Amino acid sequence: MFKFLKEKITNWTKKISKEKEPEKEEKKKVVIKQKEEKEPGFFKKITEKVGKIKVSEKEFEAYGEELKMLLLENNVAFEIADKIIESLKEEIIGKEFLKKEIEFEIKECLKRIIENILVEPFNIVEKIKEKNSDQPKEPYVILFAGINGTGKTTTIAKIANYLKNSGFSCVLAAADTFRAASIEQIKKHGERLKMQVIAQQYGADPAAVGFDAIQYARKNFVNVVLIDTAGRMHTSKNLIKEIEKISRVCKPDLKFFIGEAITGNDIVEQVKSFDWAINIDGIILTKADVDERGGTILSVGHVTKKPIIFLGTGQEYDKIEPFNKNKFLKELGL
Ligand SMILES: Nc1nc2c(ncn2[C@@H]2O[C@H](COP(=O)(O)OP(=O)(O)OP(=O)(O)O)[C@@H](O)[C@H]2O)c(=O)[nH]1
Ligand SMILES: [Mg+2]
Repeated sequence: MFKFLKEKITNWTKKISKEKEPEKEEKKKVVIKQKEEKEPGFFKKITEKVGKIKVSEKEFEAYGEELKMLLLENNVAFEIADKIIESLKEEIIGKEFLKKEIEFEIKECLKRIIENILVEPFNIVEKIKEKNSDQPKEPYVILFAGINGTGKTTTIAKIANYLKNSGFSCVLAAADTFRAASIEQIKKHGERLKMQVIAQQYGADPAAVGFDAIQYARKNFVNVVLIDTAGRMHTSKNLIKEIEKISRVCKPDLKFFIGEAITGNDIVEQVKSFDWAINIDGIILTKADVDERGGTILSVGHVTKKPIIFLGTGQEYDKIEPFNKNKFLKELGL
């Protein structure tokens, strides 16, 4: 995962530190001077001087442009790439660095900047436990929304399995009543996971299906309701209105936006639309297993200030990982 961005960042920091090495001529001069003046401590003073370097604003312009290009090429949204460059500029221009440490220092700066850009994730198991203890008779309701084919239904099955392994009972709501075979698809997951699926006929009101599932959970003391919804383009006003209605009727405790890690810049517009319509609480990025770039992860949370909670890393039920900022930074080589 994220191989491209890691390679590019590593090469860039190496390059900036290499190009800032003092000229051979300058090194020679130091040796001559040291021979001329035998004063103790003088050589040390000189090496300390050439051992320290500064990056000027002019020099940074070129490096900054290059870094911006490589961020953009790797799916980082324009506004986020700009923010990274500006913050880096503030941190390194005019500051003295020890020559041998500049690569490390720049990496540390980048690490701090990216760490601040990523929103801290919350723990979903803790949230469910909290509600279960505050309102024992009420199920915890989670709504899944996103554009077509991003992996909503598969992610619901993975999360249902994850929650089952954490000791919770779950019911699935087949509230995608639009796409052909969607009800059969979620029923199959229900059979495999040995979980009840609440469904109506195709064309039924999805909000009513969600509501039925919540009623079922209340009657049967089920801990969690997971509501599947039809894929909808963020540009379709009617479909966005419909997801807003499902959310209003079902009053979910948690609303997830499901997007693909491989989407690129377009995901920024998608997540903004869904956030505007239903005020999402968190983001799940699927298909991270086939994402070599990693830039979507940087962009998607920052534009909404909502955290990424899980990464989907494959098609099987166990291929879901709680998102961890440090792990991501390590994968980028930072
Ligand atoms: N490689 C990989 N494939 C995934 C992942 N998550 C889902 N998929 C695949 O993506 C495809 C679409 O998944 P669905 O769960 O049907 O997507 P959806 O968003 O429910 O689709 P619609 O209901 O049609 O909008 C399937 O082939 C899944 O197996 C993932 O994390 N990694
Ligand atoms: Mg689906």
